[in-house]
Amino acid sequence: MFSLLKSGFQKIRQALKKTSSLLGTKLKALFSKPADEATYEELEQILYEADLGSSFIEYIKTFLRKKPTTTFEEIIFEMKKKALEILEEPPAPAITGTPHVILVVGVNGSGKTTSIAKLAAHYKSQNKKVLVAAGDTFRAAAIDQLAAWADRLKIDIVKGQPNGDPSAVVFDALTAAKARNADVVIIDTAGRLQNKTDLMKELEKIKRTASKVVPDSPHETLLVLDATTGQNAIDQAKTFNSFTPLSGIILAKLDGSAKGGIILSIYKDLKIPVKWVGVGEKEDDLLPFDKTAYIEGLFE
Ligand SMILES: Nc1nc2c(ncn2[C@@H]2O[C@H](COP(=O)(O)OP(=O)(O)OP(=O)(O)O)[C@@H](O)[C@H]2O)c(=O)[nH]1
Ligand SMILES: [Mg+2]
Repeated sequence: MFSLLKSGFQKIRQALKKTSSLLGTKLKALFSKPADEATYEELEQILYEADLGSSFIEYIKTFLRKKPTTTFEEIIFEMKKKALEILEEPPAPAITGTPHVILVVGVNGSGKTTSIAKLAAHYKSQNKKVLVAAGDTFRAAAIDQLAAWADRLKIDIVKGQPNGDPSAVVFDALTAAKARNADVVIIDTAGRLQNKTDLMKELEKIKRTASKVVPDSPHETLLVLDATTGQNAIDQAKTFNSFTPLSGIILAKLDGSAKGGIILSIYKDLKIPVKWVGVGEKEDDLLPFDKTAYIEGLFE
């Protein structure tokens, strides 16, 4: 167990390498001399690049103005303290049911289908009976992609017709899940841009359908965000949240991003917790979000 935790910790640190080396190297250089006016601007720029969000940046700038002789170690200490404070606010309580239904949403290419495969692998490793629903009926290739994962992971899949109604797939999947005593159902959906209102409304229909078959479901609605996106991720989270209240976020592709600070911005602005982080393309490249590992990795 300890080695498992340790390896998760290392993987998060590894995934944050791009962000932390950007932060660490630049901040170290900046704080090698006492702060002057130029320092504040440069500090803002560095923190901005890491997508730490305006209120965090303002806080750190104010701190530095009060104490211009701040050393590199002191500023890192203060940043860790502030980050912990932001992430410490308690998220809303989780709900569940039988089967436990998870709806996965997000813009095109954010990493939904891959994250679903990783989640399915996670629940399967806990001896849960998992069923995935191919609710992305937009492209035949999307159905095939999920089917290939289901085959590889040896889990059940319920598919519909290409271009069919995704709500019909959800209805069939949840009905099958009940009949087969599945523990967890994970629903894939087509990528949709947050400004496409008709597609956003389709998510409401999917949810209504799910709750007809399994009351109170979906129990989780997870938004997949691409960690390389930057501040637009906040806009995505806001809009998706207004159509389908989100219970959490999966931050995919953290391994390829220097914008790992986005987690703080999202939590500060929207109070939506990051539940999982994706750190690669393989089925075990999904880690439960751990704030200590995250903060240590970010300000290493
Ligand atoms: N490096 C890395 N790549 C990832 C991660 N998650 C997903 N990807 C890759 O991102 C690409 C898109 O992933 P998909 O899972 O197909 O994304 P999607 O949101 O389902 O895409 P659409 O269905 O087209 O909207 C694929 O090449 C994945 O392998 C991650 O955590 N790290
Ligand atoms: Mg997909």
